[in-house]
Amino acid sequence: MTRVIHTGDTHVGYQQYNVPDRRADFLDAFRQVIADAVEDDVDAVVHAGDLFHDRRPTLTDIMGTLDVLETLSDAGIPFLAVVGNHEAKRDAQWLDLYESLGLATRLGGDPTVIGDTAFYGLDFVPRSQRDDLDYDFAPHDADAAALVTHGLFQPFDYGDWDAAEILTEASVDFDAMLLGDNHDPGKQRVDDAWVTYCGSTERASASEREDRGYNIVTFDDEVRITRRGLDTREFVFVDVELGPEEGVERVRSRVGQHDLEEAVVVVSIDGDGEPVTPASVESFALERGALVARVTDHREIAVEEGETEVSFADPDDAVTERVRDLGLSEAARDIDETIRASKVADANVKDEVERRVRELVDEGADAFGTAAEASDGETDGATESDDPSVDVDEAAGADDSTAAAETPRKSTGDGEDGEAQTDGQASVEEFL
Ligand SMILES: [Mn+2]
Repeated sequence: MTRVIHTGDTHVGYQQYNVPDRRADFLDAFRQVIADAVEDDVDAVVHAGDLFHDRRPTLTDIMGTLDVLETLSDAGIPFLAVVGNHEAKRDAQWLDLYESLGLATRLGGDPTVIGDTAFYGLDFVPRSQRDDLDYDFAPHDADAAALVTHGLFQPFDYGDWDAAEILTEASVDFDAMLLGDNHDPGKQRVDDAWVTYCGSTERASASEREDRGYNIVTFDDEVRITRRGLDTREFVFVDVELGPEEGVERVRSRVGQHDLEEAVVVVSIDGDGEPVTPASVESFALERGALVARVTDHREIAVEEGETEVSFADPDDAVTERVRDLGLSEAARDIDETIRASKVADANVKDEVERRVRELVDEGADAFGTAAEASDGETDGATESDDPSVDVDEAAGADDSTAAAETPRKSTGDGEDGEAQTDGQASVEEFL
């Protein structure tokens, strides 16, 4: 029997809402998972990608993660992992650094056998390169086998990569696919295998309302998957449907019914009623001890835009989507990220862009092909870039949450645009 913790989408380094406490929360969640692993004495911790939120984590993030991995290593528990879309770099990966220190194993096409189970890994692969995959894995003589990978898989919602196809085509018979990328946990039976997402360990978006946790997977005569919750930052979700005569007082009264101490308060206003200034509700929540408060008035969006396709509650997403639609080359997306990402202080953007362009020129012409050229050419590249799911998994360079630092802050202060503000202090340290 082999019993492992299956976790992923840790997103260490995500300074959500531009609040340092939130950055600490993501590392804390990882620390909790590892503490549980040690306490439980599991056979391994399997990480399905997106350990880091960004492919340029800060030294603090790298060292914090190192410290957690050392705890696990001291307990003699292996850490087996793959690379997710958020953290993927072109050549060497952060995971390789930890592997070189003896703190992690980067899973791949050769089996890593723990107890009587063989673990294999497949890093996140962009859509345009998936047709080239042959799912060829080296044989094993263990009792069971699992594939750890990162992406949005069918039969789960939003899947653009078919788990059934991998299970059929793979040269190894997998008993389970342990997945990351979709932050919603879930498990489904596909042919004779279990296919499961562990979910994120902190809420990386206000849409992640359910409690966070991870999977415990036992390989025995059969595969058993159970879940365990994590004690994460309190989020208070308040959905207010205003009647015709109602306004800010009603919203405040609803918000005031909750214990807001140290919580992230997410207020959503719908219905009719009078105009509500989000800032007035946000200050009300902050006065009652909230760590962060964000108000989205859906009535306002509907009136102003006449459509809700672009949510101004999350301008970063809107920017990411537009940038993707442009079908830019990898080089252009990279430079776009440099200009808009919160990592680079305004004063340093010019030098940083110059440095990146120099690097790209040194790397050769490949990086300058358009997204359409980069896709395999057999199919219409435009179809690819029109797919709404692409930005979810291929936006490593135009990261959904950190990329839009220079997005103008909406005067209404609604939604999550607070995180779009540049954290100038930190970024100067990071790049000098
Ligand atoms: Mn993720």
